[in-house]
Amino acid sequence: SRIVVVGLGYIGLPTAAVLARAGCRVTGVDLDQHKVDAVNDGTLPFVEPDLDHVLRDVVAAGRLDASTEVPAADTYIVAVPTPFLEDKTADLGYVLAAARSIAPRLTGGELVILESTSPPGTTRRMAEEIVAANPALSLDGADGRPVIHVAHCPERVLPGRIMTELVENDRIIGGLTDEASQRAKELYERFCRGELLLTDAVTAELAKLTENSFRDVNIAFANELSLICDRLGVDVWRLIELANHHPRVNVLQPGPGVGGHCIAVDPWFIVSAAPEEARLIRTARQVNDGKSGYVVGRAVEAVAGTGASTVAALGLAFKANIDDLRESPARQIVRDLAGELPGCRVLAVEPHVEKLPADLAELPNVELTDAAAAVAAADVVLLLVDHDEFRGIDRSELDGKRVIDTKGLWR
Ligand code: SAJ
Repeated sequence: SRIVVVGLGYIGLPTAAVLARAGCRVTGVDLDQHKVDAVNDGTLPFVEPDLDHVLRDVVAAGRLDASTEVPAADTYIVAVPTPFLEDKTADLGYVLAAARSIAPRLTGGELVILESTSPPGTTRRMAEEIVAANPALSLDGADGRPVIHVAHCPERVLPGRIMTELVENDRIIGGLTDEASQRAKELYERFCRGELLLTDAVTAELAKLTENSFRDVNIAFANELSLICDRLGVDVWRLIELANHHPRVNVLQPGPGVGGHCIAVDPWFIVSAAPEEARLIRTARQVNDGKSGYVVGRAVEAVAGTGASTVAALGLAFKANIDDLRESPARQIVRDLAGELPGCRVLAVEPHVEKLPADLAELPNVELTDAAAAVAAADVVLLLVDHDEFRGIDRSELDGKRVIDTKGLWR
């Protein structure tokens, strides 16, 4: 019996590797021939701790291979991107294309699982796309047509810890039918040591979105407090520390905004599904997005107030101690600041990358340098990411400079 994983990205490839390690015969499918070749060579097309040797072993053992074509199988797992569009709704194009590529291989009785983070109703939409593309099948056995089983099992792993969290985390399984849930549970039991929690597909879709929205709303609360504290002249970090001594209070940390591909995106899928009701969730998104513009404004003020000609911007990643610059508020702040202050030099520091991303490299007044040089040269120092490297900066180097510490690293 074979398992097909469609989409060999940050979720699909580790999932395929872990299933193969558990003894399953797995084929990974991706449109990108380079990725397919890399996997067949047993090499990793991206960085993720501990995945490289597992991949090498299962490919060498003949339990995992990759292809650009979907082969016949008993189980299909769809792990493709669900990016969001200009109007904040989800782009289901990759999910529906995956459904159409699987459909011709199905004869009835197969299990199809959607793992991609998706707006409510997507699992059913995907199932309908399959049945529309292969009308010999059905979702309910109508007219005696063979049934396919469809479920949503959202991934919840943290990049950098994927190989651990895939195995250890509890998992939500939401079938379109009870039988689909049961079949999916048997699959995840093969490698998942966490609890397997059964529900329906829409609840599973909403649960994943809820987890990330919960975090977004709570970060928005912290970011709003940081604005209130700036106005009132209070140290927000001390304030939160004090409030968190209450046994039932746990305020998160403010920052320059919220980045990444999940927390800054998923809440919009709830907002677009229920726009009138999702008032708090929408406002939280706006508060977090607005924080970056606020930081730019404060930096512009500091430059105007001091007549500065050089700003050091420490950090470009979307969070501490990673090299991922996508959807990063720090990167956006540097871009906007350089645009608003064309006469000012912006010295960007990001110890985890070797060169500036293209959108910053094309700006004439932005350059990449190291922390010591940037701090020494700058009149205004803007701390944007709490990388461990920045903790050690000699505080006396900051004397006489205007410091804007968005993460409270140097307080
Ligand atoms: N952030 C703050 N203040 C905080 C915590 C985080 O400003 O107190 C910011 C970070 O700097 C970053 C952003 O939030 O810009 C998101 O970082 P994160 O570490 O909270 O989360 P992600 O995006 O790396 O991963 C999240 C995780 N979800 C939850 O913790 C609820 C992960 O488990 C999910 O699997 C992942 O989203 C996903 O793929 O959905």
